[in-house]
Amino acid sequence: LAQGKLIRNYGAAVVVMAFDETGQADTYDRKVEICSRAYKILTEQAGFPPEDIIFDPNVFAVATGIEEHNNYGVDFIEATRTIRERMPLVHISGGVSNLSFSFRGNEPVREAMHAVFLYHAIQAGMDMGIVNAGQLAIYENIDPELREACEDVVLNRRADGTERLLEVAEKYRGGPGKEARGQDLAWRERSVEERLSHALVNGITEFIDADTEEARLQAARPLHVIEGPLMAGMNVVGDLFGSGKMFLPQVVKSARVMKQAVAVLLPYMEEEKRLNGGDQRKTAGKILMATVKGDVHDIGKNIVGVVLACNNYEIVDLGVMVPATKILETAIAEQVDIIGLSGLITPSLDEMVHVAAEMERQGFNVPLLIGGATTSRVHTAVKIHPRYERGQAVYVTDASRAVGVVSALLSPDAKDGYVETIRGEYAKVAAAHARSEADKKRL
Ligand code: B12
Repeated sequence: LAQGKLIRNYGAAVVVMAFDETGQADTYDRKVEICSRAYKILTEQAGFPPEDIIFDPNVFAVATGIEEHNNYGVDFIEATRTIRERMPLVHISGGVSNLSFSFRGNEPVREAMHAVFLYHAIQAGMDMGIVNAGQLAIYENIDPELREACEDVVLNRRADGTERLLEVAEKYRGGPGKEARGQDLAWRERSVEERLSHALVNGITEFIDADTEEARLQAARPLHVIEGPLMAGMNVVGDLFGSGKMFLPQVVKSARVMKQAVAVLLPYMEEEKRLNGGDQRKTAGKILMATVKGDVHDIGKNIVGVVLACNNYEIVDLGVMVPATKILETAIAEQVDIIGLSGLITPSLDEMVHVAAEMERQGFNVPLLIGGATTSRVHTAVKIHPRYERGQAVYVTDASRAVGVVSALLSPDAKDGYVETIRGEYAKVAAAHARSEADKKRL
């Protein structure tokens, strides 16, 4: 309690390992009991907000040959589930490599065990962990035989799980880990689309320039490479990440690969613009682009910026995590013709509504483009559009559509008709949405 109070005085969060006077918690019951007790002391006596408490319910080695150890993985996962159910605001962490101590020296098996364990523990509520980020295998990519054997052990599904994993592990003994392995080049034999997807999922930059170039030569336009195979690859990354089979450090690597591929295409997109006589014409309009406050995703915004720039629009790019005040101050100072907001996480949706309402309040009337994976036509129609009636908010699904939308909005002849169509469409979307909400209430 004294330590808790001291930590609280410094305003820090606290990591609590599941220990008590009798030692380290190894079973489900002990883990839950100790964490519940610590929670009570910290929140009721030391004044801790629950979200500043991180429990480490102890990851222990499994498949050690000692029968009492076989359920350690399950004990951790189930204790995590219960702790998060009873104390939903706390965080759960653990030192993952402990799990596989009995396979020291067999890196492929250790990596597979860690990926399998994380996959299940994250679903149960684990949201932090001590891991070697460079050595995480992707759950989906683990050899199915090895994955099943690891899962049997981690989830303690069969009595002979350890023996079976030992047998399978023999095949991998002496094999290098992922970092050293790296050089299994069988994937290089596949189609260019599959190679791009493989490079994105595995964060491999080595061949990305050549593969992107090959895809560009096959495509009618460089943009089609982005919207086709590269987007398809990023969607695979998104699905794996969303289902807990890929982790943040790996997605950061994927983002790097994506950026490098886009950089390869950029000169060709500029060349396309030059051939279309883009350089001679004066700029078709000035567009401010920003990812909204709280959101760091910028790949999509950057692509839209590039595509619009290649179509002769001048882009003022404010980057990521941009607060509404900065967006609106810059829009005024730069006299932009359109503001484009990007957002990929759920909180960005509210932030976009906030920007729209501020635009209305401050008397803006320039069009407002809304884009990014979590945005939608329904959200724009129902939540954003009604907050900005002085101007027009328009949801745009992808970069290629952005050009058509922008040109319609900036054309003196087409604009009124286009805005009228959008308003009609949004009214219908909003009415349909209201009906389905009313139906839900009746149910
Ligand atoms: C790459 C990525 C990351 C990278 C971002 C790197 C970077 N520099 O951008 C990193 C690893 C940093 C990351 C972090 C996080 N991410 Co992330 N990430 C992704 C991922 C896998 C791909 C996004 C992407 O770049 N797609 C490719 C681009 C080209 O697509 P796009 O952005 O949709 O853009 C196209 C269109 O939407 C449109 N467009 C986009 N913007 C605009 C703007 C305008 C004006 C217009 C006209 C058009 C337009 O044009 C583009 C081209 O056609 C997605 C999954 C997915 N499938 O989207 C998750 C995803 C977006 N991330 C997610 C999450 C949860 C996070 C984190 C919170 C994770 C965490 N626990 O910390 C953090 C967020 C931190 C923060 N505060 O923002 C969730 C969001 C879920 C939600 N609804 O909230 C997703 C959906 C994954 C998932 N399924 O769970 N992430």
